[in-house]
Amino acid sequence: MIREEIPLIPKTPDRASFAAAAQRAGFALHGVADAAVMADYPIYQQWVSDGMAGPMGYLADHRGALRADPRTLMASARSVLCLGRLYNTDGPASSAVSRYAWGAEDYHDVLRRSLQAMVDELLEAWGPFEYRICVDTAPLLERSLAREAGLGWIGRNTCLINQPAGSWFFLGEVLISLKLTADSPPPDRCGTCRRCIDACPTQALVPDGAGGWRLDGRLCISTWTIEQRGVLPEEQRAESGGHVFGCDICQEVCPWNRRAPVTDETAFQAVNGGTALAELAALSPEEFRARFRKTPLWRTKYAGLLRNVATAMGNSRDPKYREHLQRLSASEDDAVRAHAEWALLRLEAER
Ligand code: B12
Ligand code: SF4
Ligand code: SF4
Repeated sequence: MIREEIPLIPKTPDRASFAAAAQRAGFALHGVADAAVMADYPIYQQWVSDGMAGPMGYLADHRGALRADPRTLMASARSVLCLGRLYNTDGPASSAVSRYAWGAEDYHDVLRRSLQAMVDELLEAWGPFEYRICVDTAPLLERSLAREAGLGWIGRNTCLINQPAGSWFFLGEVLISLKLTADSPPPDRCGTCRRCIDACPTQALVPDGAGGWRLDGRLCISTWTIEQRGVLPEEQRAESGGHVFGCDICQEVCPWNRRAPVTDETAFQAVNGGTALAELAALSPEEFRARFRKTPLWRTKYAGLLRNVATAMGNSRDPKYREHLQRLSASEDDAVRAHAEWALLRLEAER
């Protein structure tokens, strides 16, 4: 008997497999952008040259230019798969720690793992291809790519907003050496609203000179409490209010977040949302490590968190924090000591 040759049908990358794999991996939002010269790169360049990266040197140094084109990260890239992962939960909440850090696990790890699971499925479906997974830290203009991939529009608060998902979601990307049809950006739905601009306590959302808005990183509480090391200038301490880690105000007030869906991701369920200042101030370095090593809060390190706790205690003007602050004012760390002493003076002034 003669065996007939079965012709090898080339596997073509298809949107249906991508959509199914993205959903199975836990991504509520998915879309495709071309891996090409980034039309928004000049916006980024202008932002950096106007000094708005502030203390975030990694945005302004030689790595900045890599954002001009995703192919600088992977020469063979032809498409960028863009994914959004919800992190909104029902609480327990407080505004001291921002929402993205309430969970027990860092989103970088969760997203990487899920993106890898999605890629494994696509390798099965499409055959071999080159890829590179990126979450937050790679020199990519993530919001611009996600906008191009149809995931949302750039709000006046500078966040990527999706109708109906709001803006409480993380972004992740996979650069792939295959070509998929790209999506297109949805319309901007900010309309005449300017709630975020008016609500920002530090006026960090500033006009961009072309009718739009941008975030001045030097003025943002999120920068001060997460990115800026050491002793903060006194005005920044006072303006940080009760914020210990990040700030969500310009998203809290956004009407598109009013009915934002919640995530079912176990790793993002709120375990660190409502932690009291006194509890944070009392942590030993070992306890800090055990509790926050795997969470976004690890970024400030022990001293950075205590520094911010001291600031928030001072701004509360609540005498119940006096003892905690006295203890922190004996810290070996210059910033913790300086902030605690300043906070004690603030409590005294109140008395
Ligand atoms: C640096 C950084 C910060 C800085 C600066 C933020 C900023 N707005 O620039 C600080 C520390 C302040 C910060 C804070 C926060 N961050 Co942050 N951050 C980044 C990071 C690493 C780079 C952002 C960047 O390049 N900024 C420079 C400016 C110029 O770029 P951009 O804001 O992205 O703007 C681009 C587009 O919006 C577009 N664009 C801007 N205006 C316009 C106008 C028009 C008409 C068009 C067409 C395009 C357009 O062009 C710009 C250049 O590409 C990204 C991850 C990444 N690799 O991209 C995460 C990222 C933006 N951050 C994120 C998050 C979650 C936060 C916080 C919520 C955390 C918190 N609670 O504290 C806050 C939100 C504050 C806010 N309102 O933006 C998410 C945002 C998800 C989303 N839905 O938008 C990202 C994408 C991380 C991730 N992988 O999920 N962050
Ligand atoms: S995160 Fe807070 S400080 Fe920063 S722009 Fe938004 S409201 Fe202003
Ligand atoms: S608060 Fe209003 S202006 Fe700001 S991002 Fe939301 S819809 Fe846009």
